[in-house]
Amino acid sequence: MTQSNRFLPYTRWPDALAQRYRAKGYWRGEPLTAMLARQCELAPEAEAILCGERRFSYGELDAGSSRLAANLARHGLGVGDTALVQLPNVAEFYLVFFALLKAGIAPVNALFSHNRLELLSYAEQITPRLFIGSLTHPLFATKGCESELLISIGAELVLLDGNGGELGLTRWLGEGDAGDSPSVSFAPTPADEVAFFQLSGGSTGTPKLIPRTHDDYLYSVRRSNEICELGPHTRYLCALPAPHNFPLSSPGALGVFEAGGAVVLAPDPGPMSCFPLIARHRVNLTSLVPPAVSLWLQAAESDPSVRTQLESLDLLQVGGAKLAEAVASKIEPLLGCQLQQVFGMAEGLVNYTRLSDPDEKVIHTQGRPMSPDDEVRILDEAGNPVAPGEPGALHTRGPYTFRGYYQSPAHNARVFDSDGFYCSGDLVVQDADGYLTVVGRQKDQINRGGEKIAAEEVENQLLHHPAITHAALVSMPDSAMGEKSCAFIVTTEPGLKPLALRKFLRERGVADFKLPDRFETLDALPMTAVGKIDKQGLRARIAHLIAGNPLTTA
Ligand code: OOB
Repeated sequence: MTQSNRFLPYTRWPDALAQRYRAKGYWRGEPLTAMLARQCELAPEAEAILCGERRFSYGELDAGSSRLAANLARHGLGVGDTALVQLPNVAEFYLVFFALLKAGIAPVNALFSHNRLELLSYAEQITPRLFIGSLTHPLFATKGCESELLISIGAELVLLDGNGGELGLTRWLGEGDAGDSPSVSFAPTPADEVAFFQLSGGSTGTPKLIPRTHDDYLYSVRRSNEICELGPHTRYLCALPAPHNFPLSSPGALGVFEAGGAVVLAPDPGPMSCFPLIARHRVNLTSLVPPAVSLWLQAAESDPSVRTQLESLDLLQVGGAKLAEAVASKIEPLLGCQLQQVFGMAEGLVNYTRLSDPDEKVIHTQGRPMSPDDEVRILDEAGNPVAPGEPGALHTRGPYTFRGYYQSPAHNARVFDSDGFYCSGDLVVQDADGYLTVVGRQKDQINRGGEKIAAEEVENQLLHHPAITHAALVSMPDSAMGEKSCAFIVTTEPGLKPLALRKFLRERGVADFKLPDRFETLDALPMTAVGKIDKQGLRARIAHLIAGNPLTTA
């Protein structure tokens, strides 16, 4: 076996671009774990993570992740191996992430809201040697019921957080080693190889994986830090799901570790969880999706004294889904902090409004690309550039935008053009200063308040129901979430109840956020002239129904 066979395959950038990104200093040949080593030299005692009543200094984060890396290496895991991880917002998420990176094991960090179907799909794609999960997840909460799932995942090593026994993660992170060999060596993958996989929001039947290299990801973190002005003073509240690209790297927790600041973990983005943590830990930066912003505004409006709890908060980043202008303009007056809009994607490209931008940009646009080498094309249906100010499909490539989903040649052929631009599926307008406004979507996806649902995935599951012959999932407008999902179905059994259908999907392992919010039964699905399901027609139909009948949601 040659040396390079040990590394996971991925679609590389063409040499000319890779050379350019190196020459410009974007790619520095440094692993993501270098940030820990650096902080340990500078200030090992400084606080890195605050999780409940627990505090981890940079020294502890570095030492704990090294111990786990060593224990995994002793077990024979290393470069070329993969891991499937599913943890909630706890310090162990970062300890495990850095440990895997240090040992050259590439993880898929599943969201905690993911269920059996997602875990199995990821496992099938990466054949992990290691699974790390949490006993607080419903899938693993009752002893015994998890074994079938674990067998299907097929990892030879399983570590569960919250389990003190044999499968306990804590023991593997702790002082004692899991083997008897006294010393063992481990190292991250080279910086231009796969470090880990990000999760695609998806628009197809199977959730796709995005290989991210140390070079490209670390650049996106460093550049985000410059734009968002992070430093050792930064105290960041991570309230969105920790593995998501936004709270992980835009600049997110990795930005904070790179800058030497502190990450405060919240279990969820609700005001009840977040406000006391902001006050207690003097948080000055956080990131939210739009529905959470609305909850924060409601809380501040109903009780102006909560403003004092938010006193330390300087900057609120909002992204993941379109922020309504009416909501955007209330943030500064009601929450007393500055707004930054963030329009990004796990595939790469991230746009920010800048801290010095006028209101006109911050309220009305989703920002502009962070890198001078982000290349953006806005194209009409024929693939020609649109006139400035006209809406078009966003295509992009650049120093931190991936070049292909993991082992998906057929899909890659559809979503990359011949110049290697990724067709994001977003419809945008670009203004004369390069700022983008998201005006719609081409991809068959529902954006439920920042949580992405691939229509095809849910439709496939609905079609497993013995009485459903046709299914189409479309978005419907919702004042709280921006969008919710509506399933149009054709059935052989009149009177199927939404409750029973949701139960059916849940039992099949569909994640709760993907369960249709509403079901509509039709005699037949409408078709377009070319014989595809007329989803535009269905969206118009449900929007019309809701407008006339605002109180029924199921
Ligand atoms: C972020 O990443 P993903 O991968 O969960 O979702 C990406 C998609 C985009 O293609 C777009 O459709 C939508 O989410 N989106 C927005 C948006 N931010 C993301 N649509 C409208 N306005 C926005 N501000 O969602 C993500 C990744 C990194 C940073 C921020 C968000």
